[in-house]
Amino acid sequence: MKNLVFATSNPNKIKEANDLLPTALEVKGLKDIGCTEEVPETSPTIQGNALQKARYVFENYKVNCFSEDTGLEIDALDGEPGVYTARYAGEARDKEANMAKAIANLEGKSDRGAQFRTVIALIIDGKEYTFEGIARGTIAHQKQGTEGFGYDPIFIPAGYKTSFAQMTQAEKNEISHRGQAVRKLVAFLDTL
Ligand code: ITT
Repeated sequence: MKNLVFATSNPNKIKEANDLLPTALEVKGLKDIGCTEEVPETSPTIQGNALQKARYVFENYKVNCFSEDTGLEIDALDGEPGVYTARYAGEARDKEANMAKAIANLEGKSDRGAQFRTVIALIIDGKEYTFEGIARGTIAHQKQGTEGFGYDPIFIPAGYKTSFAQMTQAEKNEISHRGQAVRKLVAFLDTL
């Protein structure tokens, strides 16, 4: 297995995954295969969305591929924003507005527990596999740090005092939802 398409249009995801994937594996993004349209993401679950993206690319571009979907699940908000993580504060997918909404919705609540959940869906020759990674933590009262992307400045992983946005990429990868899911993917690819 030398070629695999990472079915994502998010360059941050490619950057993080590339640090963990074997260099022998040539990972291409959607742009590299000429896929510039928006890939549908309409499932009510994170796993469903991951599979939907991978199936779309496998069926339309006839390439072995993997995709991932990630959601932030906040305990006191019954798992919100979950599948709506990217669009929590609206279609503009604005990370500042998203973080502000999460903080505002937690105002006055003592339970700030949350988790990031990533599901990677892999399709090889039509066979489907999924790999999950979960990072537990808490939602900060205000943004901290400038590294990473998305909700990183307000997510403090369990056992740490700093947010994901105050860590290097390597430190985040070591404990993150995506790091865990990608390591499971790599272990599986090793067995092929
Ligand atoms: P795809 O092309 O792969 O779908 P996307 O950016 O649309 O890329 P998602 O649908 O998975 O990704 O949206 C996930 C949301 O969660 C989005 O708002 C991200 O900024 C955020 N997110 C994902 N991974 C994150 C991480 O490691 N740290 C912080 N925020 C993250």
